[in-house]
Amino acid sequence: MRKISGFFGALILVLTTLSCGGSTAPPGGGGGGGGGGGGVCTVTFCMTVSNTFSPTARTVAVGSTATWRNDGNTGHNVTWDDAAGRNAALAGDGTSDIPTFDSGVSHTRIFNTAGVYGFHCTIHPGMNGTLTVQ
Ligand SMILES: [Cu+2]
Repeated sequence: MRKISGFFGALILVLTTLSCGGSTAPPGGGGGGGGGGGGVCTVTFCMTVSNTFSPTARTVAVGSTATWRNDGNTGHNVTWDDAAGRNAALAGDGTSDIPTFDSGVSHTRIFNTAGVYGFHCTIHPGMNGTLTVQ
């Protein structure tokens, strides 16, 4: 009994030593992960913890799908500033404003009509964005 547990103790020590050596080798790896998170915002509007749309303005081609993703820690919504945005979103896929949704959730709208469409979150004054479809 005592010999067997001694063997496992030595095995665990070896495995621990090996895994520690591996984890200290690439210190730059964590920074790369942060870049990946930023990459998501190149195809969508991210809704941030500081209650902003990121980026605040984006241009997509006619026929494209625009995505809003809530990366914050509270609910946000996407409300069109005027009838142009509402009508363009309605014409795309039959839905207009995006009601308040929770962190970690994404919503999409399709845009088949060229134009410049302002939108905002009604919960957070100053949380504004612009979608250009061309
Ligand atoms: Cu908001």
